[in-house]
Amino acid sequence: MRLSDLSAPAAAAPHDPHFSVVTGPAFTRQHIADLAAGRCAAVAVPDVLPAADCARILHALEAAPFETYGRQRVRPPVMRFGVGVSDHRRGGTVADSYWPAAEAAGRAWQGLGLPYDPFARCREALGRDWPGAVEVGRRGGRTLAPGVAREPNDGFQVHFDEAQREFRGDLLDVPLVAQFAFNLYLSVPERGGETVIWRHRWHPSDESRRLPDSYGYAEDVVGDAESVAITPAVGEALLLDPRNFHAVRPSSGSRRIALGFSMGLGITGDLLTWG
Ligand SMILES: O=C(O)CCC(=O)C(=O)O
Ligand SMILES: [Fe+2]
Repeated sequence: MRLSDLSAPAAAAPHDPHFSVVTGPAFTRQHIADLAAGRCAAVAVPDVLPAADCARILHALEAAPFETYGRQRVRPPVMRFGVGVSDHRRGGTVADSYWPAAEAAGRAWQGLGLPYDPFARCREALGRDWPGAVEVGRRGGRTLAPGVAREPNDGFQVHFDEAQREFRGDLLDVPLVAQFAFNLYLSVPERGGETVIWRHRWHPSDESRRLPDSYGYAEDVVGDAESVAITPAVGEALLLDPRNFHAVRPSSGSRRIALGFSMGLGITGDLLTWG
């Protein structure tokens, strides 16, 4: 028996009732409003795409030329197909290079020859009960990219995503009052690959824990904040508030491939997405 076993059991750390993963058969306006308001940690909806559709998209993606996110900023490397605005952020704004990259990505997705637009299917699922529109956001009148397929087999470092901090002014033509990250898992690993979300939002002192030149932070940046871990399942969609620090654990076995995009709640009441 170890000495620690002799002491009284530690009191369970107090749990915030507003920090749980909510699961339901479909996205409801209540789920999305609760997530925006900080009344849950994430919303998980199984079978947003049937397994046959996931297999079909995966099969098409097998031949697709995946690229890596900027290798300096994103280590370990993450593969992606499609364009993300994070790779075109220069001095708090969207570099001109984003637009031709977004057009090329649109053509590349069309070139897969799928009978439907997978990102449109995802937006449809999000919009089934939402009173406003769910559409791809615009900047300066130009429509952004709808999303990416991402493959973080070696994980994502602990990080947060928040357009309001990453960009000067408004990223989209419509100002945002809340932000979400959407992922729909097409292929999941046998081991690892959990998405972990901590009840911790960025604090200026966190910058001392930032990994050099990286998007990520040392794991202890979250201190003793409570966390939830979600093991992805094929066809399942996970919506989270990416202002909460989050990470993806390294995985092994099959590839971990998800359709992903950012989404904001605009002051108009519409949900606006971007890649
Ligand atoms: O792949 C995931 O589960 C989460 C990835 C992520 O960091 C995000 O969607 O912001
Ligand atoms: Fe993220």
